Amino acid sequence: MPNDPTREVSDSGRRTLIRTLMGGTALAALTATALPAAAAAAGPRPPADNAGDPFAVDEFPSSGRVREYWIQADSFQHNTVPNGRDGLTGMRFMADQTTYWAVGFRAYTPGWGRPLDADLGPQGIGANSGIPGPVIRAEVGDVIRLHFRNNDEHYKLPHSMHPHGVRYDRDNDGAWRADDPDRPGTAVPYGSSYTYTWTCRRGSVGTWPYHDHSMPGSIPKPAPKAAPKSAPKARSGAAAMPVGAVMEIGAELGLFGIIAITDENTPPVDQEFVLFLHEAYPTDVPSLRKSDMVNGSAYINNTPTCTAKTGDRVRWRIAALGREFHVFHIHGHIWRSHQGWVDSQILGPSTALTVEYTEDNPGDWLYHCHLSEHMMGGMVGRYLVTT
Ligand SMILES: [Cu+2]
Repeated sequence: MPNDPTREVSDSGRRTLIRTLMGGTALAALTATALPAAAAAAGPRPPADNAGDPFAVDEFPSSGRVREYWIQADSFQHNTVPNGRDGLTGMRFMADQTTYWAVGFRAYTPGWGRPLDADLGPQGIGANSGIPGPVIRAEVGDVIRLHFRNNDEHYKLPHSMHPHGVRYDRDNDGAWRADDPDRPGTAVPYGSSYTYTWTCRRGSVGTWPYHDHSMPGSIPKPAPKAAPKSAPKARSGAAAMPVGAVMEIGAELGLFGIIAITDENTPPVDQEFVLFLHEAYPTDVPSLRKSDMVNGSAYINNTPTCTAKTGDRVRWRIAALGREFHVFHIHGHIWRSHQGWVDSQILGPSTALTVEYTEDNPGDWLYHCHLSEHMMGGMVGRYLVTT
């Protein structure tokens, strides 16, 4: 297989640390495999995005680099409205209405030694608080080698990691199926680990979600006062999936994040904001009210407050998962899209946006989903621009 990047990289076997942020900040778990001579001498790169020919195969112009990540699914108690208040309507919430057992992806030092520190810079992994998971960054031509461990101590559900936008084979898909239930990496049990290998082709440039795609599951509900007369039973042959199981329950609990792939044409920026739009339902997560969230939180001063100053080159990377569509809107700003200039853009489950502009409008602004029900549910945040 002349284009097998995994083989090419593993053959070299020499690793060097390419990115260590010192001085108490993140020790990045990114390592690179030294560039093999054969890879360095690879032929000319295909034109970016194969412009003009929709049937052109999207080639993998190997850089010889491996981006290595150590990521763990951790369970933790999480309050989606820590200040107890909706700053738009004045509604107040008790902590027990907005707190649940979440599961989120966190990045660790090699061997899952200790969690990496937050890095909110334009090249950083983000808050690394679990929701969303760390930003997985790579360049076109890179191999992402992702070591995943399931540490869901609370629910002990199987989990997986499934990427969008990058290239993988079925052993690195992370998608569980009842007709192929034992495929590696699709239902990693509590306490176990699995390593995924994904490659970044020309077409991988941009913003993509990743998420748990393991078997459907359910969260135990409080015991009913009286047992129903006829409890629902699993249909014959459906024994692998519990009754009432929710598709991608892990993602609803918080197991998702963003992949950011760049190339030589990706402009550098001063600020990069990474936002994930998602929901949780009391039918699936019994301890939680219906919640419309950004990065695991709801309502302004709970969701991320993004900051920039005039003159900054600003990039937003936004993705969504769940059952609903959203309209992402930033007050006081317009940006270029494939439709022309816009100030609102639609996105739905598994789609993403990359918004870029130069900041020129100082103020205390809002960003939010423009569906009124989602604004009421908390999918809104502040955007502070200073001079
Ligand atoms: Cu919405």
